[in-house]
Amino acid sequence: MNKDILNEDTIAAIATPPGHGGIAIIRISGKNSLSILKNIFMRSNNKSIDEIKPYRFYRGFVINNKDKQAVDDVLVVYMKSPNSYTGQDIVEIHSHGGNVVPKVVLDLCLINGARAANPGEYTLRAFLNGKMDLSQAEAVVDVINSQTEKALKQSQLQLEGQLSKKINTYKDILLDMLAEIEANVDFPEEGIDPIVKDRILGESESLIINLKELISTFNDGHILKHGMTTAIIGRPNVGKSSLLNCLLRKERALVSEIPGTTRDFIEETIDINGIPLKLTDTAGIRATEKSIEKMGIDISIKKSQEAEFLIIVLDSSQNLNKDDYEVIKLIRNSNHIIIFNKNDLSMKISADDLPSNINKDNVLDISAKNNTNIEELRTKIFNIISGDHKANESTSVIISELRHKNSLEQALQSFERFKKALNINESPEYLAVDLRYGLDKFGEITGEITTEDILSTIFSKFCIGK
Ligand SMILES: Nc1nc2c(ncn2[C@@H]2O[C@H](COP(=O)(O)OP(=O)(O)O)[C@@H](O)[C@H]2O)c(=O)[nH]1
Ligand SMILES: [Mg+2]
Repeated sequence: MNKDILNEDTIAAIATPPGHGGIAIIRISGKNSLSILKNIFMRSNNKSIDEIKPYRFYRGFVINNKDKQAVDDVLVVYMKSPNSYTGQDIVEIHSHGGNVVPKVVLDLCLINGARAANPGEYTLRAFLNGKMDLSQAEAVVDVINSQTEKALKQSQLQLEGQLSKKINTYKDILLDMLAEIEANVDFPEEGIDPIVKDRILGESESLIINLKELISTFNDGHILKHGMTTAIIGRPNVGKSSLLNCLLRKERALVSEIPGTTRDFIEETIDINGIPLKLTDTAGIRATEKSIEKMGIDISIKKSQEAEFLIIVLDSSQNLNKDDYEVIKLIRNSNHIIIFNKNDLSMKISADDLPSNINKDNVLDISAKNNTNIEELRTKIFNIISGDHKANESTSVIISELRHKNSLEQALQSFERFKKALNINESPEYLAVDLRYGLDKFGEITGEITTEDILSTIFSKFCIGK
């Protein structure tokens, strides 16, 4: 991988989201940043542009160099290499927002020699120039995309470098072990000193325990980042759409007394004590001959099978019928809660009416119409989905990236192989292979070992301008 080629061009992009907004920021990075600015910017008091100092805001006008007309009244700031986000010279132009001004300013940057930046290219440069390691760069996109404050905190820990720190500690231990083993490579017939062997065995054991613990945080991390897919299911008219609206605290789904109103599905994310729940309101499930309704029901069943959590809604003012039992059958092994809705009417059913295999602790009666017991519902959902994971303090490092999990698992396997081989006194040369492999796997997480393919997969997930 040729870092210089990736760093060569001066790039420019609008770093703020499109659409109407107070201001927009156009960001230029690379060795020509300042000269491009000089071509298109005139200070408001006619002072010389050559006196621009880094890290200070200057007011002036972006000038179209063709017709010399002012495009916009702007503030600009110059950040000098290497003390910038990318490690290169950066210029930011703060213009008015909207659909036109930022584009015209960007066009002028491009006409004057910049190239349009690719998604994540600024952060890629920050990584290539040693401003952050790969796991930190990956966290940048998580910070931007986080759906709850708790998820944000986790991403910030990774951005600060907490995961890298942990990995680097493991690397140091590994390097020590490797040095001990390699010291014996030239004297294989003597074997490793028994005291040293015991110490290395102990170290590899605790490394294995630590890695297992870190790998086990992946599920929590994954849910925190991507949310838990949740389907609200039940027969028609039990109040599924009303419940979605209650949880969202807004009128999102159509509620009607006509059964079969929800035909498509509706997806919204809510925050349950920091865990994003991706709710899907589905069409009511019942035996029907109507083909359009059937299509909706098929989607409901599919959604319920894909969901990591199920909210089953029953109408407690009516006796359970065969459609309800069909819905309850969809529970299988998934995490779930059963809602007895319409508790404002006289209740005709109790938990005892549910099939015996259903956990009666996961039942709650509410009124979606009157907003009764909705806070209790949130708490109960949280307790069910967080289960025994509640121990995970928000200050401890967890992993959420499949790429990291895969590398850690491969490292773990290599240490387990190493431990076995050491126990049966394999040759030092042989032992060193597994340790080096583990070291490489750690290097993949922090980015010392990487390829252009890996980088492009990671950075293509970014937005343009970051
Ligand atoms: N009395 C009462 N009616 C409700 C309650 N929740 C929903 N409804 C009514 O039940 C009907 C069906 O509601 P809807 O949310 O569309 O049900 P869905 O078909 O399951 O999505 C509507 O007339 C709602 O006003 C409730 O808690 N109590
Ligand atoms: Mg509905």
